[in-house]
Amino acid sequence: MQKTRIIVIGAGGQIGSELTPVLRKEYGENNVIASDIRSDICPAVLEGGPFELMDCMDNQRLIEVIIKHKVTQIYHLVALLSAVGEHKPLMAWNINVGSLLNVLEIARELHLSVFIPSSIGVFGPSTPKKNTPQETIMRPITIYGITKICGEMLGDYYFKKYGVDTRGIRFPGIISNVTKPGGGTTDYAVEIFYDALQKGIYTCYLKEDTYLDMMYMPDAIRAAITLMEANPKTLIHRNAYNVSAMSFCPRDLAEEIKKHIPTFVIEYKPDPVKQAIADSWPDNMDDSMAKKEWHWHATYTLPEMVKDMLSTLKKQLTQEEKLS
Ligand code: AKB
Repeated sequence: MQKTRIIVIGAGGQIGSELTPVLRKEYGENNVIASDIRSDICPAVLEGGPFELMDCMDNQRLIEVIIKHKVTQIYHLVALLSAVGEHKPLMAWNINVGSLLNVLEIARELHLSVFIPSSIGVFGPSTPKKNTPQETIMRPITIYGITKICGEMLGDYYFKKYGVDTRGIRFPGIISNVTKPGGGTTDYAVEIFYDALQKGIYTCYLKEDTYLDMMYMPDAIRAAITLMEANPKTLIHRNAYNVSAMSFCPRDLAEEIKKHIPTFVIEYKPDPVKQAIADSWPDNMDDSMAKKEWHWHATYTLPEMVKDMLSTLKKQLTQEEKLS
């Protein structure tokens, strides 16, 4: 059997920074190539195995790197997120769809498998908000959502038409503590921890009762790897699966943080663009298809995630203070 050799494109981003080290541990450091358009990224990714400085819009360079490293599997993590996409719609389209098409074409020619991250952003105001089904009305109102739904459909198209092994997940907001997200609507759920620890107060850009699906990074990573390792015969809804872990609003998250930092204060100053996006997304998704087809299950609940985030970030911030 051919050895699995993986490239993570966008390895310096929020998901890539934590996914790449886990993949290297599982598949061997030399079998997982990290690539990014920048080299000022998390040291564990840059130094923990092969790294290629690469713009994935550059087709020729992408082919060269993939052939050089005998890649068999691609995690394509490059994307402009929802809030920033509203300010740069053309760029969001070009990056999110253009780079995916480059990847899919190479995957078709070289018979590679591809992980395509999708998002709760594929849903819109006419989608059922609670227990959102796997298959339902999808009329996103953001350019990000339009590119993500296009990515899902391209994934299915390349699978059905050319047999490319494409697989995807509709990620909720992801909470992490290695690399901060940038330009997303769900980013408040990460920012709040830094401000709680460093300032004791956080000004939230969403209303206090805005419910959204969220997930802690260890679960997000496990979801991606489990899906890519699943038996292809069991996968019916390839692009892309609803996955769910916890659903909360800013008020719930603040209450949970207050259990650890009783003096913490949250105030609300809703941003109209981000609020409209959040209001168009589900409160929580039904992930029964992921459970049935590849045995997905989340491990972190809201209290467990908050406890872990606070203790991990506290250590990190103390270390950074000592070094400065
Ligand atoms: C965003 O907020 O844009 C992302 C997402 C939910 O896809 N975190």
